[in-house]
Amino acid sequence: MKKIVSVVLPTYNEKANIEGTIKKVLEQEKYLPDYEINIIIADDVRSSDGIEQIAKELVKKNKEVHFIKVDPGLGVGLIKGHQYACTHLHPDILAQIDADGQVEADVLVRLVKTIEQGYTLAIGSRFITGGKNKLSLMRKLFSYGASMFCRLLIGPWDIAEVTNSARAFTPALFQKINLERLPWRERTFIVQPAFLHEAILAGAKYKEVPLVFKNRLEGYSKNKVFNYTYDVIAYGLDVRLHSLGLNIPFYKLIKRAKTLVKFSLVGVIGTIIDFFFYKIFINHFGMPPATSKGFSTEIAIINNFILNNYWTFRYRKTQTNIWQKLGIFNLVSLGGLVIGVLIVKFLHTAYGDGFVNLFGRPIAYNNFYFFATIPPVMLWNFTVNHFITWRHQED
Ligand SMILES: Nc1nc2c(ncn2[C@@H]2O[C@H](COP(=O)(O)OP(=O)(O)OP(=O)(O)O)[C@@H](O)[C@H]2O)c(=O)[nH]1
Ligand SMILES: [Mg+2]
Repeated sequence: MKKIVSVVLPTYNEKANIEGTIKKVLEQEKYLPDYEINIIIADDVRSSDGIEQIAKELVKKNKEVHFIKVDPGLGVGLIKGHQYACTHLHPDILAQIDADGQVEADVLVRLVKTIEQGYTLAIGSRFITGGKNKLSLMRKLFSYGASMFCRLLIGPWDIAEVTNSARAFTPALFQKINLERLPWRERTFIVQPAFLHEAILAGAKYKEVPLVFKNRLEGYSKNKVFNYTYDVIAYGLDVRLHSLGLNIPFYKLIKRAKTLVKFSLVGVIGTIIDFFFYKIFINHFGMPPATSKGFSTEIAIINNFILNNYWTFRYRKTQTNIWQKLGIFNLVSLGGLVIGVLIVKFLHTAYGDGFVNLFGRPIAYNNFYFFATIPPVMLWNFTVNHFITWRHQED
């Protein structure tokens, strides 16, 4: 009797690629005479391009092909796909590759043969001898940079390819992975480097095999670069803190604080704009510091409203329309402006004009007055905007 290798193909709007990918995956059976290949298409519930009809036709035609609908997120597709395989197909090897035709399916043969040699985890790699990254130069640099970034932050350093899905492992290793800790329900691709980290903690014996990767055939990328980078940094710091013996749930905390982090970033951009105009009004228009602060802050308010509305709080459903929100935001910021002006006024009255020598350069007092306003004004702005301006209303 033949052994079974189950291959999970996570899909999200991959109508144009799914048929071709399945054909290429099933073709690999001829190079694996001891194996029967089973495929699980793990399709995201958000897919709306008609992939479901095509997939169901393929299921009717091939008894080796299975189709499941899964909650949003790449990690959910992969983990639910493997869980389905373990329960219904009892495979000897679990494997996974992208469904968009970017990965040459012959990697499956090398992955399976590596597990046969006694490894419990085989990793498809563009960055080892024999591996090829046939992307355009920019994408090539980006994928290499992303892998290096993840290796540095999360590790392990001895695996060159940590961000690609093409992998195979034993069901025994899969059962040992701590799914409580693995952030597989996130909607970013964090599951890829995080899975390796958890697999190694679970005792994986691993080896990389060459992988050829090219531009996707059809469709579009589902990778959200900002959110993915955010998750990698948060997860990487969590891993580092744990390795130092600090058992704080840093990743979970920083994920909850995402809105605050975005708001603070907008605040930093606004502060640069604010400071830029503050100095222009003082140095080129001869205005006193408090008046300059008033004008520069007004300019920053408009900038921050646009960024917060279309980025920080863009998922919030509010009962107010954009103009009402702009009005409330202005009032809140005006509160912040009053706090800022009062702080500058107080400090100016208390310490007057002057200079301090910092690193051999004279720095005007008014610079310090400006920066002293940031923490209290930020606290005020975030609290009131979070609870009032962009208050989320459930349906
Ligand atoms: N079920 C599910 N599958 C997903 C999700 N996001 C991506 N995928 C699938 O995972 C695979 C990799 O996603 P891609 O969008 O190709 O990501 P990428 O390879 O980094 O980007 P490109 O190089 O532009 O293709 C593809 O088969 C996608 O259809 C998701 O949220 N849910
Ligand atoms: Mg792709």
